[in-house]
Amino acid sequence: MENDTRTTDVEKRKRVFSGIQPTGTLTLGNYIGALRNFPILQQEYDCVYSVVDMHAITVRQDPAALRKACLKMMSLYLAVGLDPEKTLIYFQSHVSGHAELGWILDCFTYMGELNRMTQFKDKSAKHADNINAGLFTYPVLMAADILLYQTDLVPIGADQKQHLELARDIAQRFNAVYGDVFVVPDGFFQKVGARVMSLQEPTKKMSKSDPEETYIAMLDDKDTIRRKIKRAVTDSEADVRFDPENKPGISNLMSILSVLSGMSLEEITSVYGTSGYGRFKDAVAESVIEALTPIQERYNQIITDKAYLQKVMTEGAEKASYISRKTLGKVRRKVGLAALQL
Ligand code: ATP
Ligand code: LTN
Repeated sequence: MENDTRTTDVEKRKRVFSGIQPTGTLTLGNYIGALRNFPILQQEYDCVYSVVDMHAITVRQDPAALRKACLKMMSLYLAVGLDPEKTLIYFQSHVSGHAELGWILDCFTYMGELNRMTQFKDKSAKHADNINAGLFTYPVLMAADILLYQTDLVPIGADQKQHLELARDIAQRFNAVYGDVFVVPDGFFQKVGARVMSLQEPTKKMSKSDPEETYIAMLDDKDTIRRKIKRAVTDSEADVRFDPENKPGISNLMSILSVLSGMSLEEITSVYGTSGYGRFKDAVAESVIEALTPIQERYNQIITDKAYLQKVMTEGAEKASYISRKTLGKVRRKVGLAALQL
């Protein structure tokens, strides 16, 4: 394959790329929609997972808190079972190719396309005092992240579908002019749980930038998890049945239980259908606790091992830079930027 930039030992495996912003605490939505799939995919694919710190600064961040959040994010990657021997883990800002390719792709993206992005509209409303150009071109940097690594598959939550479509459009547009430079990526979505909803407003996605009681954080303790699920908004009926339109709260909790326990939605209805919301909510809470406790235990060990984190970070940056340089070199040649002969 002419445009393959992969190293020989993993030549035949398809590449997976995804990124998570190191902002706030990760939620159960991040876990179910994206992170949970990351270690599953590492068995079969050549995976690259980034802590997308440059995306995070589209919103004003406290510098010390951001540095800490990046290490926490990487520790969570490791705690869910990512193995740095098999999988590349690195910080986006350590590979300058993201910003470089981002700029080049800016020149292949239309204002009209970016104007249609719903995340931009939502974030502009939330941060009306700081609607910066980075927030506007955020999806182009995301496209650069993905295309830089010649990615085949991108595991993401449903809220990122529009951004992935844009990345595909940009890749196809570029390829139409210059030949097959980029692999055109596909999204990888959960069948159930691609959009975990807020516990308090179950018609909105669960988001870490909303108030505490609306989400479960991956690092919440057992009692907090039980309390938040007990207080989750449901409805005035009593039957546990999947009907997202009329019963968004119950349907959301059913999806969570289904993904985490492996039970189908039908099985959940047959077991909890008429037993009352209390018993059903207890089962949801226990499934969340069972999923998160081992991750939390590993996380608490990893986060204290600064030397190990440093090693993973440095090696990841080196490997990622190597892969990205190949794509970037080709892109530069294609668009006519002169090579520097040293
Ligand atoms: P914010 O909540 O501040 O808008 P975010 O959580 O959407 O941020 P990221 O941390 O970068 O942003 O998201 C990481 C991954 O988690 C993405 O793949 C995203 O699609 C997924 N994700 C986020 N929220 C949910 C959710 N409620 N349900 C399912 N997947 C989600
Ligand atoms: N835009 C995503 C985070 C993100 C990402 C990526 C996801 C940045 N770059 C590349 C997948 C692939 C978000 O807001 N959740």
